Order: sequence, then C-alpha cells, then structure tokens
Amino acid sequence: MAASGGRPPLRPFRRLSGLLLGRGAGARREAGGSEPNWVRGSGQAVLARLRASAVVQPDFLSLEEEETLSRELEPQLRRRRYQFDHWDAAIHGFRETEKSRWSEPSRAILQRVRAAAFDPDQPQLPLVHVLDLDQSGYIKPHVDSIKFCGSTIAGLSLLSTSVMRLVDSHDPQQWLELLLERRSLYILRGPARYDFSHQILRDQESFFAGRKVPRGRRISVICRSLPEGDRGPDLPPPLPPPPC
Ligand SMILES: O=C(O)CCC(=O)C(=O)O
Repeated sequence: MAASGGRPPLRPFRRLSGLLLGRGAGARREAGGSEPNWVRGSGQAVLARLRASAVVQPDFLSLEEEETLSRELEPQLRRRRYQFDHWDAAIHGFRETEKSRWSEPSRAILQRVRAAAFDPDQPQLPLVHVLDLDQSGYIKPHVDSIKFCGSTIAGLSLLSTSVMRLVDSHDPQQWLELLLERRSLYILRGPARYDFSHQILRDQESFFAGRKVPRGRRISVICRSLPEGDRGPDLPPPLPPPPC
C-alpha cells in the first residue's frame, strides 16, 4: 500500500494478474442454470469447480448492522483521501485502513463473519481490512499476495451493490461473476482464491446477467486467514482466531 500523510503502509495484499490486464473477458457466453441468482459463469464446469470455494450469502447483514458498521467506520475513513493513482495500480479511487478495535456490536457482526467463513481452528489475521471505493473506483484483476493472506478471504459489502469477476489465471475463458449485493457476504477460498484473479468492476462495466448494476460508493470489510507455512521473516508468529 502507498504511504500517505506519514501513515505506515498497509500490507501489500494484492498481486496484479499480468495475464489479464487490459483484457476483458470479451463476448461471454454465460451459464447460470441451477446456480443461485447471484452467481454466473462461463460454463457448468467452472460453476461446479468453484461451487464450494466462491460463495455469496445475500442479506448477511441487516440494515441496522450495515448502519452500525458504516457509522463506526466513517470518521476513520473521512480522515483519509481517496487515491486515484496508486503506485501498484491494482486499485483506483479508494481509501483504506486496517482496524483492530471495534465496538461491541461490530465485534459481534465480525464474529458471525468469522464463524461463517473460517474453520474453527484456522488462524486469522487479527486486523480487519476496510476498503472504501469511490463511486468511480474499481479493483483490477489481481490475486491476493500469498505472503500476507492465507487460503480464505471473507468480505462484507456495505452501501452499494457491485459485481466481482473471477477469471482463471491459466485460462481467461473460464470466469465466474458474483453479484455482491449491498449487505451480502462473499467468501473466496482454495481454488477461487489461488487459481483465479478477482476484480470489482467499474461502473461502466458493471453488469450482471445482462443487467446494469449501478455502482455507488462501496465499503468492504474484509477478514483474511493467515498465510499457511512460511509466512516470511517480517511477520509476527501466528495468532489464534481473534475474538473480534
Ligand atoms: O473490496 C473487496 O471486496 C475486494 C478487495 C480486494 O480485492 C483486495 O483488497 O485485494
């Protein structure tokens, strides 16, 4: 992450997917079939392959819970400026922070996220990543760095619905799109996390199953598992799952 205003940089979570930069998925044939209304894919094979590893739970948050989180985050985010020219170019029009201290109601919400997304004994990053995307902001295709993130990523979407696209890093014809409705939870694990890049589409490209999904400002609240195995010399020893 770029340092600004003298703050320490955040973990460089993202590794751009060079294969996919500058390439859209082209004219895409979609398959949905028996999939839930918030998952589309290039074909039945990819849908089956990622069925257990790219999961969306709509309405995970109540309106009140969304309000609780966004009210708590707003003052902290407002102190930062949106960045439109980030040095690693993985993301455009955003501000972000990592947060460890939460109010009691927010802790309870995050505990629900952790229970839904992680195995009970899966070590997790104690800091929660908060990403605020401007209405014009977007995230380019990337794979989260294996140095800073383990096999599971769980994200809440606040304020705006968006479309997340996953593309197979070895075969760009294989893709999946997730409709991330406001107040939903998504979970990427295993193959969806390691073998596919993920991105959040900009407003002009924000369509799902042929229908426009208008993008507004979106805040995501993301919990990640700790990297497995050798986590590098500059990371602290593993922590048990945080109480949140
Ligand atoms: O905002 C999201 O839900 C995804 C964030 C993301 O891809 C990242 O921080 O690497």
